[in-house]
Parts: sequence; C-alpha cells; structure tokens
Amino acid sequence: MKPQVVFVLGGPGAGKGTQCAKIVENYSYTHLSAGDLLREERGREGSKFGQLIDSYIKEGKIVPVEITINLLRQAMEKTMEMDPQKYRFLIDGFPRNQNNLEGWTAEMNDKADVKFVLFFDCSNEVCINRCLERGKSSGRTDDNRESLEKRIQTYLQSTWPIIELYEKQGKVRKVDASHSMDQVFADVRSILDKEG
Ligand code: UP5
Ligand code: MG
Repeated sequence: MKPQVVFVLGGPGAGKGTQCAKIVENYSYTHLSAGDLLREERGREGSKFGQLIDSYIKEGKIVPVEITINLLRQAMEKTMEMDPQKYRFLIDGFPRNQNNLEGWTAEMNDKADVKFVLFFDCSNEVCINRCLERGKSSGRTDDNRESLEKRIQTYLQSTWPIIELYEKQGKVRKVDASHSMDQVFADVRSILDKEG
C-alpha cells in the first residue's frame, strides 16, 4: 500500500502536535513531527548535522530539505516495515518552504500520496503566547521571545506561500485553532470523518 499523507501546517504553537496526538488516539494515523525528528537527530550521538540543526532551530530558520526528507522517509519506512497496515501518516510541520516542497516532490512524489493539508489557523499573538507559556517548562531552545519573532517571520514569509499554493489546488482543510483544544478537535473530527 502506498503511504497516504496528510500535511499538518500552522504557525508555531498553533497546536499541530497537540491535535495530532488526539488524532492518533482516535484514528489510524501515525504522527511524524518534522520538528521532533530534527530535535532527535540533533541529539543523536555521531550525527553530522547536530550543530547545523541546533543553530537553524534557534534562529527559526528552515533546515535544508535533504536532512529533513531523509528523516521523514526513514520514519515512514520503519513504521510500514513494522506494520504494513500503518500506511496513513500525519506529517506535522512540513513542508515549510519552497525548498521543502521541491525536496518532497523530487524524493516522495511517486512514493506517497498527499491527500490534503490540515491547516491550523491562529493569530500570531495567540501563537506567541502559547509558546512563551510552554517555554516556562518545555526546555525548547526556541520558545523564547527572540526566537519566536524569527519563527513567526519565517512562517509568514516562507510557509504561508506553501499553504496558499495548496489552497489553490483545493487541498487545504482549515480549522480555527484559536478555540479550546476540545473545540478544535471537534472541528478536526468533522474534517477527518468527511475525508474517510
Ligand atoms: N496549546 C495547544 N493547543 C491549544 C489550544 N487550543 N488552546 C490553548 N493552548 C493550546 O502547542 C503549543 C502549546 O500550546 C502547548 O503548550 C499546548 O499545550 C498549547 P503544540 O501542539 O505544541 O503546537 P505546535 O503547532 O506543534 O507548535 P510547535 O512549537 O511545535 O510549532 P513549530 O511549527 O514552531 O515547531 P516545530 O517543532 O514544527 O519546528 C521547530 C523548528 O524546527 C522550526 O522553527 C525549524 O527551525 C525546524 N524545522 C525545520 O527546519 N524543518 C521542518 O520541516 C520542521 C521544523
Ligand atoms: Mg509541534
């Protein structure tokens, strides 16, 4: 079975990870967060990319796609090797820019089907406040005001055009992410139930 992919996009702190966790509890999807995979690779002993990833994340910049796509592809392959029934993936926080999109197209276009984009729409102010709040305990090197301003800039400049591109293809399913977690999930449910 060819992997079926839902890209999950939205600003920093919009609630992508939170909602993906809820989806996994209720639907047969595997959650792959590109950011989590990069943080894991950053911490892996012997990784050639640890320092590069570290500095990109702190600066809110987007890591070159060659690194990210390999991590995603390996994670997908590993999941399907262990259980071929697990062919439905939520890819969270990717593709974030033109380079990401080109890398995906070159490497994955014939290997996986992108069903749609689940887009968590949230004001920058709410996004920033959620990340600052989480920053009190998350230990994430980018949950501080300075990094957050850069993350928001990158989101607006680089990720927004990707969302618009998918919008033109009729592939975006938008959710108002400013509501409570349960309300947001109710909206997610109605989308997933419709998509099958
Ligand atoms: N929270 C969540 N939902 C809430 C709600 N409805 N009401 C109130 N609070 C809510 O949530 C964030 C916080 O808000 C949590 O404390 C949560 O409890 C609360 P979360 O679900 O974690 O939001 P999420 O959208 O996943 O936020 P995250 O910070 O993970 O988003 P980013 O997109 O910024 O981070 P990511 O990990 O994807 O990427 C980090 C960096 O990695 C990037 O900046 C980039 O440098 C690098 N990266 C790449 O280079 N390439 C990639 O492909 C991916 C990442
Ligand atoms: Mg996340």
